[in-house]
Amino acid sequence: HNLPQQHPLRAGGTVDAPLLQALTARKPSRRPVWFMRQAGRSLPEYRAAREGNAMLDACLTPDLAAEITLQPVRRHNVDAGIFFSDIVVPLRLAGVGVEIVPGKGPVLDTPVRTAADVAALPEIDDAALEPIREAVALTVAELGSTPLIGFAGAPFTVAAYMVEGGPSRDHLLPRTMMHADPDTWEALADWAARASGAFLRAQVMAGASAVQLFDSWAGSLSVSDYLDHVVGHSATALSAVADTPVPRIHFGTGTGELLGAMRDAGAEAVGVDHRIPLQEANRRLGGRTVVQGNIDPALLPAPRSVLYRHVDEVLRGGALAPGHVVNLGHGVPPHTNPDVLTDLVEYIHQNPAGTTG
Ligand code: 1CP
Repeated sequence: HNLPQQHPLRAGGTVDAPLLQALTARKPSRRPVWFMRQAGRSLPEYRAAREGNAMLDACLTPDLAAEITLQPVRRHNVDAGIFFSDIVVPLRLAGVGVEIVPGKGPVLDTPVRTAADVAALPEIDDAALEPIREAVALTVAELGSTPLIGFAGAPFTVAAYMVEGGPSRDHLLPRTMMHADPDTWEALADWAARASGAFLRAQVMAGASAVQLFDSWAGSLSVSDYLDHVVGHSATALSAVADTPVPRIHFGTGTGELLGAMRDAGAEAVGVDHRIPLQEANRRLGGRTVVQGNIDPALLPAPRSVLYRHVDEVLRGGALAPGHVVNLGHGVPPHTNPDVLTDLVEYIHQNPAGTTG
């Protein structure tokens, strides 16, 4: 397989980590757990590190991105780091005017709405990915036998920000475009797929042991729109690392109807949000696909007995699949008490349902 000589997976450093065991449907020594958005505002050390640094500048400063990636691993004893970056970083690296506005999210200088707008999008120069490779290399050197998960945004979710020009609730403009101007949609989604693919590949070649493609907003699509206008582009993004042994997780929210198509796009594991139980997700996937999820983030502030009863249910459901990586159904809410997450990791690691899974 095409990986650099010093890659931790190739060198065997992370190959038997619980995360890699679960993602490749081997019996893990313990049920692996990590949290989407485990780095971020819930951690005081994150807020200190970010002090005075704009989000995208922090992402492109290798020692800072590495430090922020490592913070939740040190604090919570999670089974993976998730690379500190953002789904719009490849846009910035290509030269697209984009900023992450505090309290809001990604905002473009100029929305991308016409054929001419799409034709004018610059391609990413491989050299622009250097700060990403450097940050990943620094991170994996510190992580040792703990795997780093690289990630990218799926083309629909990235294109939704590009067409809307910023966050939106229903993603009406990109959903209109795929019908009203399908050629422009195809060209835009292909651009986003190649940008996300290049971003994934840079992280893998620099040492990431697994990747996750985030299609956070795919749940706003009808099944037919997903199949006709979207999933092929997600497959393009995932194919960027298909020649490597690095397992691919494909995640979305509100995607209970899309799980099989998301797997068939070229993923070894499918991420599931809190809306359907894992036994149902496993049934829909034909019992042959590794699942990730799906603790409801809403239960994190609930009394421990309530939270842990729900977690037991998640562990039992996950045990039915060929492999299970424990995660939340979506990201850590910003006001989460970090001690709840630390204790939750310990609970999952010690839970008999977790160790026999
Ligand atoms: O000021 C801040 O602290 C910025 C908040 C923040 C952070 C910490 C943003 C802005 N992005 C990130 C990091 C980030 N983004 C990570 C790495 C950290 C980790 O997981 O521990 C990842 C994986 C992402 C991916 C991302 N960005 C997604 C997909 C994941 C998801 O939550 O669904 C999406 C949709 C984005 C866009 C984005 N970036 C930031 C925000 C607030 C948003 C969402 C805006 C919206 O609601 O549309």
